[in-house]
Amino acid sequence: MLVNVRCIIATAIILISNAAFAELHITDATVRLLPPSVPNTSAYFSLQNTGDENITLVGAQAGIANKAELHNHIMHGDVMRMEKQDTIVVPAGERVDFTPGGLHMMLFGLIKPLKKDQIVTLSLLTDDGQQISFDAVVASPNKHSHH
Ligand SMILES: [Cu+2]
Repeated sequence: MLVNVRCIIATAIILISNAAFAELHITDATVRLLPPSVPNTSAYFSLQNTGDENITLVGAQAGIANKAELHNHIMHGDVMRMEKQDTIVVPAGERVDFTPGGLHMMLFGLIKPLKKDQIVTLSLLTDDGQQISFDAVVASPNKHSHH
């Protein structure tokens, strides 16, 4: 009987930790299709934090690339440059868009050339040790341009 109670408690803890994953809704995830000679590319998506606590992203992972980083485009005088972001906060109840010219997931060193409409798995890492994985579709830049 004691064993059963412990088992129920363990299950409850797993359910609670799974619920935390659901607080970040990721939609419209795309990876930019570039000519096969280009070793790096970037991914874009929308993040909606449906929970009541801020979510702090501290990194990224992608099996399709040697290295993935969170980047932003920052103006330096008249020059737009990409910079690695150590943290990106998605405030409670708010939405953060990763879009061309703004925040993006940078993918360095593609392991294989990407194909149009290929589905790839990307992951975001949070400061509390979660890895949030999601699917993204490979698309040419024009197809998913924003209005
Ligand atoms: Cu970048």
